[in-house]
Amino acid sequence: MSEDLNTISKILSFVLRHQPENIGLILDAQGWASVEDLIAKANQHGQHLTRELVVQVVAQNDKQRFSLSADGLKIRANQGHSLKVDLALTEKCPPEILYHGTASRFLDSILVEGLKPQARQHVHLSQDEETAIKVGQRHGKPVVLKIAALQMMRSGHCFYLSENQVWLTERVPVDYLTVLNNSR
Ligand code: HQG
Repeated sequence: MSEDLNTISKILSFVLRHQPENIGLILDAQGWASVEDLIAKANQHGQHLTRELVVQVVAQNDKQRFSLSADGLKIRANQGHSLKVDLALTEKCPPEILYHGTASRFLDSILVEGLKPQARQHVHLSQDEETAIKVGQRHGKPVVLKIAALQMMRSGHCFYLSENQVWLTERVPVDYLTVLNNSR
């Protein structure tokens, strides 16, 4: 993705997941915003957004962060919200093991409290270790946690798979966590 598209992706993530009011945008209960409105409001706030650019960001985004509605009139983020939106996620049976990347400085707290969604709606998990390392690196020295996901589901925890293949769950109790590469 080009620099420009990357910048637009960051702006879209911010307004569609966290603070639509920052540009006066309104999301519906399922997190959708009108594309036309998004473009108008962003441009009133100094951006140079066009429908073509929005379509390109949706199509080329490295993590497929956004979806357009079937009629192309609405856009929303596929996951990662701090806003309370109903994504109508359907429950899905997870693989036996999922991974979570975090930073070493969070480990003491995680080993007491388990994984919590913090500012987001869900705890984010990945199917592979490499993704978890990248996610952890965003916060500092990466540490990967192995999650006994299937066992968790069998004990009554719900799992969801977002449109862009991120596994989501409400929390992960300590009993289901193992530290993979604790190199503190
Ligand atoms: C940590 C990116 C202390 C948790 C990524 C994480 C992901 C605790 C941080 C998506 C804790 C929250 C989400 C506890 C959890 N004590 N720390 N009890 N429980 N934490 O950014 O998972 O590029 O909200 O380990 O690729 O890092 O935005 O979550 O380190 O999919 O599309 O609290 O964001 O995607 O950080 O990342 P975040 P995350 P995008």
